[in-house]
Amino acid sequence: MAENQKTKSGNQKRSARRRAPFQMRISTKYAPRKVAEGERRSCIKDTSLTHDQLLELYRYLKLTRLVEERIVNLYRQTKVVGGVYRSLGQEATAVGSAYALRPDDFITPIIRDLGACFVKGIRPREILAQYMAKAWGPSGGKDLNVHFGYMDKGFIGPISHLGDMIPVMNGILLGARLQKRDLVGLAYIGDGGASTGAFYEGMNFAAVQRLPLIVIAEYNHYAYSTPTNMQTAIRNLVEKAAAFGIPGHIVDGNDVIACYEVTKRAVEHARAGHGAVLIEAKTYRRKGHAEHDDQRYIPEGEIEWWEQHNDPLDRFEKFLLDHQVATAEKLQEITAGVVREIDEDSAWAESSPMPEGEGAVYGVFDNSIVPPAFRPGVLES
Ligand SMILES: Cc1ncc(C[n+]2csc(CCOP(=O)(O)OP(=O)(O)O)c2C)c(N)n1
Ligand SMILES: [Mg+2]
Repeated sequence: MAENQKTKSGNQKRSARRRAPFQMRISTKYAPRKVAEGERRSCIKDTSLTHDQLLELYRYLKLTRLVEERIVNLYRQTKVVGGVYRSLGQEATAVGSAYALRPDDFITPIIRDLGACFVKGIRPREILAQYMAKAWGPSGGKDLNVHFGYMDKGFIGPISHLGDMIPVMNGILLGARLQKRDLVGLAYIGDGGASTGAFYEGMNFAAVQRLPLIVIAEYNHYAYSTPTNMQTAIRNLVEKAAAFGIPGHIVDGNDVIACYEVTKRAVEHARAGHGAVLIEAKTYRRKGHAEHDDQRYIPEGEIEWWEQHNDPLDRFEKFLLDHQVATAEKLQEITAGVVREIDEDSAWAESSPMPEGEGAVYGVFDNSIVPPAFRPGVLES
């Protein structure tokens, strides 16, 4: 035996057995397909979802779109405090992926994943009260949109710093490992967020520790006004998986069934102890970064193209009708139920009082450890 072979460490031997350097494990099975001229896009047919589950997905998609429309409505009436962030055109990514989780799994969404919050059991009234900074909202008016969390529902609200929720999710998964719970964590990141240092450190740590982390990178073509090709030199975000030695998938982010199926496979991989997975969802942000953004930087006709040819709700409706999962009347009935729920919930949220001023100092830190800090004299006045 040659001297250099004799001195190879156990680690080197293991990695040599595992695979050749730079081999990419990227699946395009669920990637967007080209369609023939004049053909309308639908969704993939190959699915394990039952008819009832497909209709439940439809309800979540509709709920997401219509809750966001209601928030815009309230915003125009100046009832919303702060910005309004839409997921118009990318609802299928959040809904389909979150639907592949168990109730005790964790998610950490970003601003365009409202649909995933609903799948996780968050109610429209909570989101509406939160946007209006009302006392009955989950953060009691302290923060906005999806910036809140429920540990018992497996919902870690994001902070604004892009990328930072990936290391946070790693912490959750390490904790779960110590508790011998076979949880999976699903973190969402934008194309812009996938260029942060926190993203790289978090992904690398999860890969080395073989944590059951799934990251969905949403390629929606823009970060604020910056097109993706102006802030990363790679064509597909999933290529970054090679840097961490983990498998990757490209999925058609506007096909809710494909998003479910690809995440289901990633969940099986992660829960079986095989480690982290990166999924890139190809989608498109049809609204500006937030409602105040007039999208002047978008090339003419681009938004209209996506609206007419690649809307996730239109595509899923076509699928449901073509495959006789539902009639048009059934879909209308589901939509009417969603509208009723939103009407009730927005009346509830609007009827909430605004928070009391002194409430601002409670619940920021754990008050069983850190007492609320008042400036001298505040309580006496
Ligand atoms: C570390 C960090 N840098 C910058 C920002 C400001 N910022 C907030 S959202 C955003 C754009 C995010 O784009 P992307 O990650 O593509 O997500 P998208 O808005 O497209 O869903 C930026 C730059 C931030 N919140 N955190
Ligand atoms: Mg983006």
